[in-house]
Amino acid sequence: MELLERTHIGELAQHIGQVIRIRGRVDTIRDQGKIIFIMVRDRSGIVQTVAWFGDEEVFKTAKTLTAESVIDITGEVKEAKQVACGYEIGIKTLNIDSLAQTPLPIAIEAEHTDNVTALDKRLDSRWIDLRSKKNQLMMDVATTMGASFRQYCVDNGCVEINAPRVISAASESGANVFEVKYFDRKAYLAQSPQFHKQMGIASDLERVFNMGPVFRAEKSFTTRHLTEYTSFDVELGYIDSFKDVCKYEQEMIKTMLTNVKAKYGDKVKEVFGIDIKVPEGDFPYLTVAEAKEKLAQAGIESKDTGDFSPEEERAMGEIMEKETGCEFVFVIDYPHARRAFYHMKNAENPKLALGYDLFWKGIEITTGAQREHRLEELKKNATERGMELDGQLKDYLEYFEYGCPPHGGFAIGTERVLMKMLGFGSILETTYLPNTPNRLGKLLSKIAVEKKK
Ligand code: AMO
Repeated sequence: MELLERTHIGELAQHIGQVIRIRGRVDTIRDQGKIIFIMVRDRSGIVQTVAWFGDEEVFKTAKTLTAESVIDITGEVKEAKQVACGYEIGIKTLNIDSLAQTPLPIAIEAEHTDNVTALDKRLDSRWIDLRSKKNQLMMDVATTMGASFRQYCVDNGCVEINAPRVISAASESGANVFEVKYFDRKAYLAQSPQFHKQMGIASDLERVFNMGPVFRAEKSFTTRHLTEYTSFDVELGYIDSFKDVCKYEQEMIKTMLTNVKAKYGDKVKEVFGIDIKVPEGDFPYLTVAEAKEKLAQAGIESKDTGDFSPEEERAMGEIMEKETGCEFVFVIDYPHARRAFYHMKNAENPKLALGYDLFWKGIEITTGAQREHRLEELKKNATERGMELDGQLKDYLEYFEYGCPPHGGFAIGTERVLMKMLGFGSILETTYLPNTPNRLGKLLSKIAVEKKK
């Protein structure tokens, strides 16, 4: 018999009265003796299917089914007002593509998201965890987010680059870099495509973007840190000020939110209970000094004049949203000494950097800056930090030796953006398969135990 083409469950309305084929997963089974109801789901929806004892072959197979098994069904579609999904399929043939073992290691729709043990357990069985309605939608939203960022850059004159991930020199602070063996010498996993996106400017690509994994060897056990995350990086040539970079990013984010809202706004509201807000007008600016003053007025103590603790970030987000109505804020005028050496200094006050952090709902989602493109100044900045000019930096400094346009750029931590957009409590939940100091796919302690056995 010739196989029918697969019909997606979401398209059943167009097939009433027809015999069709669906392929998907057993959601739940209700065995009522002479009749078995099998709810089947695929990416597009869920439908009730029915096996009847009169059809011996189908009925026998149906009796062996377990929840989460993968099946292939043909049958006739009927309207069925009595069931929530609105349709029912009377099964004519039933094939099991893959039988699921029981019990499952986790419950698929787990509620205990803020319980660390529960989260660890879920992540250990991530491929099952991702089957939940929430996570399926999260993956859809992530896809639209990435596609929107990309498309915005393509529409605004950027060229896509794929900066190398294994590199010979660390671009951010030297401390949190993973070393790897590269034949008989040392290499590093890129903490950022920073140097190579700037190379794009020296290569006359004028505007570049890069989306890909970056690595941070940081033992941070927080809800916002990963050891590997996906960075969306942009670098823009011929800017006049770092505020040109801020404007670019602001519009890129608004476009992304507009697209996500148009495509998934209703579903996000239904599944996450969140209204995706597209900000109107410009995001406000706030200097570090102003921010510290506001925090002091709110009674929040600060131990550091050049950066913010997570508690300060949260409070600053709340204060600014109350004052301006905007969930986003560009924080500027950081002390240069606390920023990367490649940030340009403010000519009027060289203690300050010409850069920013963008905060959304109380968390940093971006760092950006105008870069120092003047070779001598750049060398001075590096020397001030005790960096050796003819060591690891040599290749980078060469980009500025043969003419390099003024430029600036930024990097967005995409998992953090997704976390804030959908209201997740931890970045681990918005990462496909998170790597952290104690997790490489699975919890490291678990891997060690299994090895010992
Ligand atoms: P920075 O180091 O601030 O800047 O990183 C940019 C953004 O990346 C995200 N981020 C992280 N996300 C998850 N886990 C981590 N461990 C982590 N560390 C950072 C944050 C952060 O704002 N080269 C510069 C950017 C530039 O100037 O263009 C850089 O990498 O959202």
